[in-house]
Amino acid sequence: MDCLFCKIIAGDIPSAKVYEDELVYAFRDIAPMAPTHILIVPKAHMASADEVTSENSGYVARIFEVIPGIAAAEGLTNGYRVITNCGEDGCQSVKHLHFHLLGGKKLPDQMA
Ligand code: DGP
Repeated sequence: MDCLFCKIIAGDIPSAKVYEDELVYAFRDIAPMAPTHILIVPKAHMASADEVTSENSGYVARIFEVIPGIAAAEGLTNGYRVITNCGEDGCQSVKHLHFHLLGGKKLPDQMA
């Protein structure tokens, strides 16, 4: 499949890995928008949040289960933001579901 994040998960494209288990892969964003900017992705391909179903929602649950540990390891003791962009209006550029974990500074309170 011609998917950038599937290739990163497979190790065909290098990435700065932060965390991995059987369901989830996390790595540093190539263009960080905060001192900590990590992408957390399901190892199964799903294009976006719009493709989450009862069949694959375990991947999403696992992502949220591991976020507190990743945030703690990154020293995000004062909070952080988790974002997923979905589709054209959401400005999603990579069509493999991913959650941005942002922190390390006070983030802007305007979302749109
Ligand atoms: P989004 O706009 O929500 O689809 O975010 C995609 C993110 O993926 C964006 O913040 C930049 C990041 N990104 C794109 N290509 C690569 C890459 O090859 N490696 C890494 N580490 N991040 C990438």
